[in-house]
Amino acid sequence: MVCVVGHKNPDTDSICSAIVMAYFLDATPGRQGELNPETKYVLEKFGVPEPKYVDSAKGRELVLVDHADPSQTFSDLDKGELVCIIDHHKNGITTSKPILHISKPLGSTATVIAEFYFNNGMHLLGAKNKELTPQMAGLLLAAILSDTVVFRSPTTTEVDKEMAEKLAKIAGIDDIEAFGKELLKAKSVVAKKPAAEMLTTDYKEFDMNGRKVGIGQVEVVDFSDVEPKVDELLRVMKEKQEKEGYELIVFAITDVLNKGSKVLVVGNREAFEKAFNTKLDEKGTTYLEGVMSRKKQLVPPLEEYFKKV
Ligand SMILES: [Mn+2]
Repeated sequence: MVCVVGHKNPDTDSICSAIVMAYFLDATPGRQGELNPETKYVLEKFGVPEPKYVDSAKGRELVLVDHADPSQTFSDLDKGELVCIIDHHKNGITTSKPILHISKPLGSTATVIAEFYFNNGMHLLGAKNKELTPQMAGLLLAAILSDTVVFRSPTTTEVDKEMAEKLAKIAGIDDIEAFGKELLKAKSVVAKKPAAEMLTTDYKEFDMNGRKVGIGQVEVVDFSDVEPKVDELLRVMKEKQEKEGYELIVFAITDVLNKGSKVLVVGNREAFEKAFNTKLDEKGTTYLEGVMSRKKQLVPPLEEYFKKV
């Protein structure tokens, strides 16, 4: 049986894209970690069960969605059989055999899937001839809204908006913006959680030229929820950095309405300052105007920097 699975510390795009692709492939959806509150809210809303937890690639045929980075997936990936990747990130996985790899610079993996569906191209992904049900359309819509922060992130494309409109019609959702606000509200629950949980809820690890870098993010509608926790967050980050051998850990508290991030940095602070041409305060924090996307705005300058040192 083929297993369709998104990245570790799954977000709504990873989970919903896995469920929908599993539906089309007659496969089993999986998850590599606990669901965040937003994703739980979405699955409940559309009455879809949580995918099963999968901790190993061994003996499995795998379709990976929403990631193509070895540090964000099974450590024993080579023990499974990777058949396909559907994604919207840059590729970091090498395979010994050719595989089907679809990656498009769109706002979410769900957008990539929706685009194939509406262009009658699902068979190109090896999928069965099936209709998108209102339930499945709702999951894809939620994933697009989540990844693009309701079209506010600079990763948003026209295709994301176009697909969201089409999906909303099938899902029976009249007001996309209002549905998006529901998601933001469910997501912002994370900001009220203890620092350690907040740090790891939406957290990705990267290998940057041999250096282990972690980047976490929380999206808030109101900074004041998180402000009192900054010191505790920095302490938890420092602990994690030392214990797990990170060169650098960055945590972005993203204000989705004012479009900017307060960034907390531990470890090689000089690397961060040089990469972003900024100064951190004594604590190791700064505000980056206009920065909302980890993939587009936080990862590239750091990778660029570590390439040179
Ligand atoms: Mn995604």
